[in-house]
Amino acid sequence: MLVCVLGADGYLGWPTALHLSARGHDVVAVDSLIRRRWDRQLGTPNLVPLSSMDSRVRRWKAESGRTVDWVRLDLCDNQALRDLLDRYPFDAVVHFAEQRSAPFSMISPERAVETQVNNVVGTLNLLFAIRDLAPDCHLVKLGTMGEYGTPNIDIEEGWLEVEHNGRKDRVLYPKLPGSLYHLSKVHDSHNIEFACRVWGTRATDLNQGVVYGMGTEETDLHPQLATRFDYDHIWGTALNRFCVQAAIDHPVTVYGKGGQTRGFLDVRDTVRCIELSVTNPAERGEFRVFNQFTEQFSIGELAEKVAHARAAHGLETRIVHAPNPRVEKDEHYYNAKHQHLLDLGLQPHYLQETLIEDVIARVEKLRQRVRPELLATSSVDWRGGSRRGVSVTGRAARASAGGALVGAAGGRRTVAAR
Ligand code: NAD
Ligand code: USQ
Repeated sequence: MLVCVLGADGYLGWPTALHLSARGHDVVAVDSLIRRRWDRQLGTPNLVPLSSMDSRVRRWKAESGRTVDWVRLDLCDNQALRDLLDRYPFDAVVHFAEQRSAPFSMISPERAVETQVNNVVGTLNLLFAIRDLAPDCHLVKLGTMGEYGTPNIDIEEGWLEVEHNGRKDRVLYPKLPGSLYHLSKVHDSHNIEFACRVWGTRATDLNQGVVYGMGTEETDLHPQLATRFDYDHIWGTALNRFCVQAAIDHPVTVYGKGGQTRGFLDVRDTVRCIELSVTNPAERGEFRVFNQFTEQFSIGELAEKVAHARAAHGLETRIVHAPNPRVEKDEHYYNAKHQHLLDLGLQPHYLQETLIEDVIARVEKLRQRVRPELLATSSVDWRGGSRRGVSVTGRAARASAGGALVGAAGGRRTVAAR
């Protein structure tokens, strides 16, 4: 198949591009490189040294003999996107290309607007381009489990059968997202469902859980093929962050009681889920929703797993319960269905202590690159935005990048003081 991967410079987009290429699909890798700019603005350098996209695709050709076309393009540039879809007769477009950090979206009005404009406008442009130029092309869109929030009933896969006043219907599952980023994904889902219903678009919305892990078979082939690995308080996600904290003997920062429960999956399963979605397309007019995760854990359980993995090597791990900067339930019911991808043949990599040990071992080799101040509890508070030092806009961010964050109370002191 000819597959476009949007957001191909990212943590998940790059391994997906390689995974699809390795399995014989022709891949066009697209990205605006905005994420590299956001990292410079916020002073959140990546743990892993990242090659340029040009070097990555050259290295992939050398390792595999396969070509990945690389195109720099912003989805918010409508004409450039339309030119792309005009040029390549894609069978599928996999859309990862969004601002994906919840804390980033809660820093300030500017960052909230930037998030929602980037995500909603980019996806709308794509929906129109598919309608006009590639109506048979299958859109595989990355949504998030966080669209549902934590309702007190079971979470279905996108749709809910309801009976009301004696009548029955199938409605979109109610959404209670926990940040303005997660809300942007809800807007996307509604726009995609509209396109399917009104224009006959074929789409799969993948409501993905939190991803962990440092790489895949393909990204592990050569250091120049490595994907990003975020550990800071803006982009770092729970288990990845906990492994870095443990690796450098920083306390593991559980927010609140730690009963927040989420769906999780290994990055090796993300790429497989995308492959399964691409090779088993939705029907014309179908808005198909898969919940893309393999196991659910509470944040407290994850912290304990990290501590347990280290204890096996005689190492102690300190877990702290910091006041939660987010507004979210930290004790709640959670039971989310995730059957559709298993039915298509997904064979999950369940979370093993060996994976945690492997990530910690890899991080230890990179420990010189870890900036401990970025491991402290997030300075972005849901109730009032950025409390200290995280820049509200690009320009201000450039002026303060590094300095302000370095100045923020870090490490053990932060946790103890708050
Ligand atoms: P990432 O930040 O590493 O990658 C996103 C990429 O998209 C970046 O390279 C960025 O430059 C690019 N991008 C953003 N806006 C763009 C635009 N307008 N035009 C072109 N490129 C643009 O993020 P990730 O962790 O790889 O996440 C990828 C997708 O998966 C996101 O949509 C995210 O919401 C979703 N997701 C991620 C996780 C996770 O745990 N990482 C979990 C669930 C869902
Ligand atoms: N958390 C801590 N300590 C930390 C960091 C996070 O306790 O140091 C808690 C948060 O309060 C939250 C949970 O861990 O309850 C998950 O937070 P996270 O930062 O790992 O994940 P989240 O903000 O939800 O976002 C990430 C990705 C996002 C994706 C989402 C999937 O950044 O792109 O959409 O995971 S999901 O959570 O299923 O919505």
